[in-house]
Amino acid sequence: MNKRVEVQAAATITGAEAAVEMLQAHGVEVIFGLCGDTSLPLYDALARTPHGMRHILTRDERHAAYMADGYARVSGKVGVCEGPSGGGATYILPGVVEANESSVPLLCITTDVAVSSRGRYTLTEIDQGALMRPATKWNAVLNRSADIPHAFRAAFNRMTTGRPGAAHLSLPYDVQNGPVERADVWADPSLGRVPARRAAPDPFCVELAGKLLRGAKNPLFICGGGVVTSGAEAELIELAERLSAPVATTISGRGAIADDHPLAVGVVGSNGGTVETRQIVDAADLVCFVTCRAGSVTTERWRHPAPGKAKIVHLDIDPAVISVNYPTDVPLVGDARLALTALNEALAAVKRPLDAHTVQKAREHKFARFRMLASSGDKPILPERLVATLADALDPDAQLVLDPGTPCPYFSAYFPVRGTGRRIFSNRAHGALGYAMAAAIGAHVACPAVKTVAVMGDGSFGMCAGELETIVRLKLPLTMIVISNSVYGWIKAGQKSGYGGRYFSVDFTPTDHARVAEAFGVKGWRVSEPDELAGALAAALAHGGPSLVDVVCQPLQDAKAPVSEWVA
Ligand SMILES: Cc1ncc(C[n+]2csc(CCOP(=O)(O)OP(=O)(O)O)c2C)c(N)n1
Repeated sequence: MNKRVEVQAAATITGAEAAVEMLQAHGVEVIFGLCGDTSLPLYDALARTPHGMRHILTRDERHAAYMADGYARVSGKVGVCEGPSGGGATYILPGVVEANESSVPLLCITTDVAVSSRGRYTLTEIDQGALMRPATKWNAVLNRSADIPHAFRAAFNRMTTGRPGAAHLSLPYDVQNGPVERADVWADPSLGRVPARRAAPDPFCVELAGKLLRGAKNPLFICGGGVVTSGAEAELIELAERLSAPVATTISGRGAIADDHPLAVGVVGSNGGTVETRQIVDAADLVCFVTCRAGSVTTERWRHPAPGKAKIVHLDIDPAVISVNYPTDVPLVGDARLALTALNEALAAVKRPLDAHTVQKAREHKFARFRMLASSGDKPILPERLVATLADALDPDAQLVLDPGTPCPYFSAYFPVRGTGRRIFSNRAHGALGYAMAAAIGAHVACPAVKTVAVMGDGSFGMCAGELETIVRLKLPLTMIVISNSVYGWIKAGQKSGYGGRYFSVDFTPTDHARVAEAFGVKGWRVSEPDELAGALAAALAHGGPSLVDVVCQPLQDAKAPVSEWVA
C-alpha cells in the first residue's frame, strides 16, 4: 500500500507545482505579483519547491504587470506577472494590454475561483477569459489540471514567436490542486525569449524592395521597437550607410541607431517630433517602415508622410500591420535582422557616399532652439533645462523610463540616446499615466549593472506612489524624477491650443513629492531653483539607495517650445 502511494507521488505533481516547474523550464527567473485567496496553492508551491525563481511582491497588480513589461523590454525574456481573481485580474489588465499592444512578451497568470464554484455568485468571480481576450495575443482559462503543461507551452510559443505579445493563463483554485503527470512537464527553453523563431522574408519581395531603395533619391527609414527586439541595429545602420539614407525612429524605436550617428534623425511624430524632423519625413521619396505600425502618433495622424507622396516599403514580422495605413509598394514580412541582412545582400553593390548634410542641418536647427531654452534661468524650471541637466549627469548606458505628459515628448525630442539597444522607453501603446516607476523596477531587475531612472509627471506619481514601498523593501538604487506642475498639463495644453483656453477640471493642488518619498524611506530632494537642479540630480544619482527629485517645472500649457506640434 505504502509503495503504491510512493509510486503515485513520484508520477504526479499538483497543478500549482506543475505551473511553477513550467515557468522554471522556460527559463523564467523572476515573477512579479500580489497574493490573494485563490492564489494560495500557487504561493504554497512557490514556497515549497526548489525552483530558484525570485518572487517580487508588489503593492498593486497593475504595477506587477508594468514591472514584468519593463523587465521584458530590457532583457528580451518573457516577463511574468501574477495576481488573484476578481480585483487582481481587473487591476492587472492595464499592464497586460500595454505589453500586448507594445509587442512585449508578457505572461499574466491569474488564479481563479474553483471550477466547481463557477456560476454560484462566488466572491471575486468574473469571466477572466472574456476579460483578457482583447488584451492578449492568446489566453486560456483552464478547467483541468492535466492541461497545465500544454497551456504553458502554448502561451510561451505565442508570446515569443511572430509578433511578440502577451498571454494570459487562468488557474482556478481546484485546477491548482489537481494532479498533473510529471512526464508532461517539459518545455522548449528557446521559447523563453524573443525572437524565438526567426523567419526570413520572401526573396522576391527583397529583390523588389532593393530595386526601389536603389532607385530612390531620398529614401528614409522610420523604425519602431522591433529593430532592437530583433537585435538588428548593426544591419540597419549598414543598410542606411550603404544608401546614405536618414534613419528616424518612433518613441519605442529609440536605440535602433545612436543619436550621434550622422544619419540619425531622432524621433518623428506628434509626441517628440519637431518641425525639423517632420521636414525630413516630408522630403522623402521612399519611406521604409521597419517594424513600425505607421500609427497615429508616428505619422501625425497619417499626414507625414502624406499618403501617395512617397513610395512605401513596409517591413514587419506581422503581416497584419502592412498596408493598413498606407498603400504599400513592397511588403516585407519577416524578422528585422534577417530582412535587413537580405536587403544588404541585395544591395551589396551599392555604396553611396555619405551625405548627412540635411540631417545635420535639421539637428543643428532643432538643438539650437533647445539649447537656448535649456540654459534658461526661468522659474518654474523649464522642462528643457531638466532634460539637458539630466543628459549631462547620466552615464551613457543608463536606462530611462518615461511617463506620458511632459516626460515622453520632451525626452523623446531632446534626450540623446548614446549607443544602440533599449536604453530609453515609454508605454506608447496606451500611454497610461503611472507606468514609469514600476517599469523602471522591472528594467533594473533585468539589468542591475546600470543606473535606472524613471521620469514622471505629478499626475503619474499619484497613480504609482505605493510602489515606493516595493523599491524601499528591495533596496533598489533607482532614481525617480517628478515633473511637478500641479496640473494634468498635457490635457491643459490641449485645452489651450484647441479649445480657446477654456480650462476645465485639469488643475490639482501642489504636493511635496520629496516629503512623500521620505515618508516611504526614499531619499528626496525638492528643487524649484534652476541653479540647484544640477546639484540635486547629481546627489540623487550618486545616492546608493532609492532617490527622488521633485522638480517644480513649468506647466505644459505655458511651454516656450511649440508644444502645439505635439498635441494631436
Ligand atoms: C490612466 C490615464 N488617464 C488619463 C490619461 C490622459 N492623459 C494624458 S496626458 C495627461 C496629463 C498628464 O499629467 P501629468 O502626469 O501631471 O504630466 P504633465 O502633462 O502635467 O507633465 C492625461 C490626464 C492617460 N494618459 N492615462
